[in-house]
Amino acid sequence: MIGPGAMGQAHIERIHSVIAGGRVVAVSDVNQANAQRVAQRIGSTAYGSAAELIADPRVDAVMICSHGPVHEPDVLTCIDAGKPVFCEKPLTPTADASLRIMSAEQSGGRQLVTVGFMRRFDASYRQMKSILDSGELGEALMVHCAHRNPTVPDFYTWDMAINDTAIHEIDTMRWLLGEEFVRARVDTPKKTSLRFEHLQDPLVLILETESGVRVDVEVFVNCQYGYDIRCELVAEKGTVSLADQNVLTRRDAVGRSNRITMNHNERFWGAFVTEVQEWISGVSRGEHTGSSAWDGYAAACVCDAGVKALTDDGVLPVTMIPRPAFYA
Ligand code: ISE
Repeated sequence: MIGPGAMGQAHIERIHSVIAGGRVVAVSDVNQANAQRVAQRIGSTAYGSAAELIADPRVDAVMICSHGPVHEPDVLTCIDAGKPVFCEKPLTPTADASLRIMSAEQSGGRQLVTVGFMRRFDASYRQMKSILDSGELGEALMVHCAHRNPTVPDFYTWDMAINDTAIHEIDTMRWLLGEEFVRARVDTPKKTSLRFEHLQDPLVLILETESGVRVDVEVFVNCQYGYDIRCELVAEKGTVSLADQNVLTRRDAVGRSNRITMNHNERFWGAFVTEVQEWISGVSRGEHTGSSAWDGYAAACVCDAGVKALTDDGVLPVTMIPRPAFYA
């Protein structure tokens, strides 16, 4: 594992407790003290560089959990070494960098890159997709999404509302609807006073697919009360909504309530477990699983338009190359 920060350590915990077939044998981090600490705790090797880690013959596959802007060189080194790589989202912060990864992967002739878009593995989103795919409700027309975080850290920059937060809905909706987005715009409602000055919070990202399905995503990252993910798919003959996040409902003298989760690890624990389990099982069978480098690229293209729409008025086109046959 490269970059075992909070996300990486949560993956390590899952791999070493509930997931079968994998073990973290080596870690590396730009923060070497962190690499040493994590390695000591889990009894693995700490490397001074990602390149040394990737070259270790005991390493069958690599997880990259560092920050988006530093993913590209490590993903390229994994491709060069012919090792499957699971890279946390975003694959790269710009579409150009993802294009370079796709071209290296295609030259190698084998899909090695999986992007960590975990919502595709969430049981409720999967049910929503199978209902839509069954055709019983007719065609999808609109999807209303909300992505709320209680707060965000001070390093969260204004563009991250799109390329770090809404990117989850961008990927999940591409997968759910099975089409690409072609247009984006952003609405900027009244700002909450409980935000860092540099943020537009909340905002609404409005996207349109090739066939005209309209997806709106409320991003509200200082909502204070919880990690709240909502999604309602509106089709021709009915709607499908994610239920409240916990199956347990409490009733007492005050009324009826569901406990609210406070972060993504809690809310999507099951999705993360399935995602990493499927990846590890796929690696041992020599098969690619999960989102591809193409999905990372396509999400980056939509993010580019969304980030631009934060500063430019009006509807902006999403531009992307045609999907290469390699990623069909
Ligand atoms: C964070 O990086 C995530 O991936 C979370 O799921 C998201 O809710 C949060 O806004 C992001 O910053």
